Amino acid sequence: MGGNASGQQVRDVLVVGAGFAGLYALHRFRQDGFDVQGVEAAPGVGGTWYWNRYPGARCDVESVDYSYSFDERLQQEWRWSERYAAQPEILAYLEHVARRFDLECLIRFETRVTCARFDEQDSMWTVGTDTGDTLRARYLVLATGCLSAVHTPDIPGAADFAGEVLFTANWPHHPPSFEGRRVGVLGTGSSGIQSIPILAREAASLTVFQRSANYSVPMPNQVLSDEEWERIRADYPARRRKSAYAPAGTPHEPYPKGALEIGEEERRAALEARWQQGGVLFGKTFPDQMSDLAANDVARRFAEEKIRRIVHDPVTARDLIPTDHPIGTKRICTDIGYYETFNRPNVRLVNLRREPITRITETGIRTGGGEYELDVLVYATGFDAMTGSLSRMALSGRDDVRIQDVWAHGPLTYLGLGIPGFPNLFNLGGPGCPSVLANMVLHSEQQVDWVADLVTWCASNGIDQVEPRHDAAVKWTEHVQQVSRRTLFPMASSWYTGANIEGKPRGFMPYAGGFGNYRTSCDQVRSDGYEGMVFT
Ligand code: N01
Repeated sequence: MGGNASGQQVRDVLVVGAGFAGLYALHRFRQDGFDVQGVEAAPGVGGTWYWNRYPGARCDVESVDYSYSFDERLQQEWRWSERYAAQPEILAYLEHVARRFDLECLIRFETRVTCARFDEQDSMWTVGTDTGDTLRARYLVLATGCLSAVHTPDIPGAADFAGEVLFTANWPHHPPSFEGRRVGVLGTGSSGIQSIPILAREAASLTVFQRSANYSVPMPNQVLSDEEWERIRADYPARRRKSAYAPAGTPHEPYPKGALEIGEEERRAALEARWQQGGVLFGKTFPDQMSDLAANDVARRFAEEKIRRIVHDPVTARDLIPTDHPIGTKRICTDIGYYETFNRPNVRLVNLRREPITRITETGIRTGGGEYELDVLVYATGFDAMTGSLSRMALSGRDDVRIQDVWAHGPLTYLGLGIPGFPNLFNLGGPGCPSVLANMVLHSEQQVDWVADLVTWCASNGIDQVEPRHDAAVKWTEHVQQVSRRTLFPMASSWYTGANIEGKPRGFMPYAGGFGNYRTSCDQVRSDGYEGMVFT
């Protein structure tokens, strides 16, 4: 740790965010001998798993994959209780990691970064926070999460509602009781779809306000027996090796043949097997499913049949079937009993395409079709994804250039990690990398390792500033766009494309070329002496 003329502490590295990526970054930089400081808005570690405590919150990636691989002893000693971990267990895991590696002492909690400015003269970032503190560091690592900037729609009359208002993305620590209450849920993405079955069991009545239907596949969750756990533990090294260069950072593989290369019977068997395997994996049953509309249609029709078979009322079933996107082009939701919930007598679905909301009133929601009286209104309305956590802070680089200006027409990055004009800054899990299309935990480790290697290299070579060349960032960003055009992803208006936020530039933001290919590109840049980066 150093100091400057004003007595301010100057760190080597400042890490913003204490979720999966931030915690590993703190560990890795300290291990490499850097003086590292963490800053976190929440009172505890966990990132998205700290805030998203809504009933039913659960990860759609298997717990054995959605966990750190960097330390074999950690991997062997932590015992996951379920195949798909629920939020409390994931949070407990992250708290365990923070304690085990003594990371909490490095973090300033309840401190939100409000601005960050690069000072060219001394090659330092000056960071302001909502506690009034100013921090200085040579390197700024943003581990602020791609789904952390909460989106609350601006609906007329919202402030008039006299009942209780809840947000899935900022759920109270003491869970409210819904017994005997009339509950409304606005939004049917993953958060809404996971919480709706549980709210329906407790509430007197549940009204689901759906603007766009989403595809959801049941999660075949199960308690992991000791026998199963021993098998997983023994297989961990092989599982991790397979995941490291796999398209989604997990060991699962699609069916060996394309959907259109096989007959109807074989297709249905493959789809049924994948449906039973459950969750987001269904979106990748066949290798051509996300690139060929006809192949996608095969899987889409299969999923729609399932919905019709589960939901008794044909009008409700029809309303629950998406009409505006190929399956998987919006993230497939993973549920436990979602469609079955609509067979309950206390649950009704309001199709906002047929009867749009006109306003929120003191007593509920008014639509073109009527008045819905509510005691509780739950917003499950998503996030300003991928860029929101950066654009909501006053972030300025060389010559005071603002991130909002550099990204005015969409995010420009090199490998997703570097932004031209923003020296010594690295953004983890944001636009331009596989991000949410991959297992975020292994992805975070891969990115942190790459950045830590680069910072170590700079330190040992007397480098003050490192940033991507503008042309390298343009080339990478064009590559990201080109790859997405080979897929069906751009056909959906989703948070992947910025379409859920008014005025946000449109474009498919994650790198859809696969985690393995992304890792290979990063490895290649490193072995080519950090080709594409400028050093001063
Ligand atoms: O958010 P979303 P989410 N009036 O953006 C609706 C991850 N995640 O928090 O589609 C009415 O998907 C909006 O409608 P529309 C996962 O990656 C993972 O649910 O814009 N409705 C939509 O239905 C996921 O994809 C897990 O027409 C309005 C909903 O709100 C991502 O987070 C669990 C509206 C928002 O859905 C985001 O999921 C949870 C308005 N004015 C989340 N504005 C797991 O691991 C918005 N909506 C399982």
